[in-house]
Amino acid sequence: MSENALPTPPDILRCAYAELVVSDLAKSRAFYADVLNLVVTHETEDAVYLRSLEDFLHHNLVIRKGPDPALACFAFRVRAPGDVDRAEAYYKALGCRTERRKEGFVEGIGDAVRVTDPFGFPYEFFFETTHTERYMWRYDLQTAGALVRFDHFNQVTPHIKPALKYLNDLGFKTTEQITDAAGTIYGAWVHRKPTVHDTALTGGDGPQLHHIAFATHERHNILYICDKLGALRMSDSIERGPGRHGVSNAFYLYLRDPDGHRVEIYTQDYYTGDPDNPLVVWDVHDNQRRDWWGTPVVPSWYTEASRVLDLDGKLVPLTVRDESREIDVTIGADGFSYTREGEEMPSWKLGEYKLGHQV
Ligand code: XXG
Ligand code: FE2
Repeated sequence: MSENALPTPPDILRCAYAELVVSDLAKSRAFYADVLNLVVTHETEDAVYLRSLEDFLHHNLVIRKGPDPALACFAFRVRAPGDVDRAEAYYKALGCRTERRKEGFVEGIGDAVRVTDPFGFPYEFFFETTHTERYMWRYDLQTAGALVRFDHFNQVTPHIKPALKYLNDLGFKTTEQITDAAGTIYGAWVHRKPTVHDTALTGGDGPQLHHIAFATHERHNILYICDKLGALRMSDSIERGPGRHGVSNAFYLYLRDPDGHRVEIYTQDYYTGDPDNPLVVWDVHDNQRRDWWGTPVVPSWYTEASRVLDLDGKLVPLTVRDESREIDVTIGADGFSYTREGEEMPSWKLGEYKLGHQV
């Protein structure tokens, strides 16, 4: 190890679970277990542990009752037990606060380290977990809206460039980015498992949780979830979509849970596992970058997010983004967005964008 060099980072396999603090456990349980049909692995008086139908990990989501609805942790699974030691040494070398618990922080997870990372996000690294039954073949339990895998996290930070360098150093590879001609980065997607991402950075006041995402097998599963929410008179929990992303090419839907935590339902992005997987760069003015059909992004999607907690369970203070904000450069009244490069957006379409910007 040369002077100033960091120790070897942990070998991260994938994003594994998120722990969310919720204000009303019964309401949140109803949303995740009864409406979205996640499987309940375990529950206590103050927490419910849920998983997607194909996973064998103990859980992909912990909802815990608490005073401040917020993200308590983004947890990553590492390749081997020794990678938990590597993670601890790595974050210590970065000067971050770390906490190691051989018995784990939550049910179903063994030896783990939690850290507050250099950008204020609560990360956990673990290998040991209690295996559960995969419900892959349990078609008797699956519904038309089956959430089959945990797909990704999305983090809001004002400092995308240095945060992206930190994630790349940690071993994440960038698949896609949204930038402008001046070099400002508005969004970046990075992976360990061979999909478009395990986590992504969204430019804004942070640190905040933008969303967590579960995957379905196909597009029709997402449409069924929309129909079901309509039938339950819960259409107000649909925030954005359904639609087709430009970035990632996935089909998507964004929901807000009873506390406003954002959950994406996502399907059919692409394979990214080759070492020379090409980086995709989108112009922030490309009107199809976030929705391939050009549907305007609702302002709340850019402006609202959930706070995150430190290792003591206290809210991490927010830092305001001082670089230009995507909501202002693309749906502010600038007229610079385009559908075909070199051509202006039709005036009727631009009107829709101005109307959408009521913040
Ligand atoms: O998972 C995602 C997202 O980060 O949620 C958003 C993939 C693509 C997009 S975007 O809105 O940029 O198309
Ligand atoms: Fe996403």
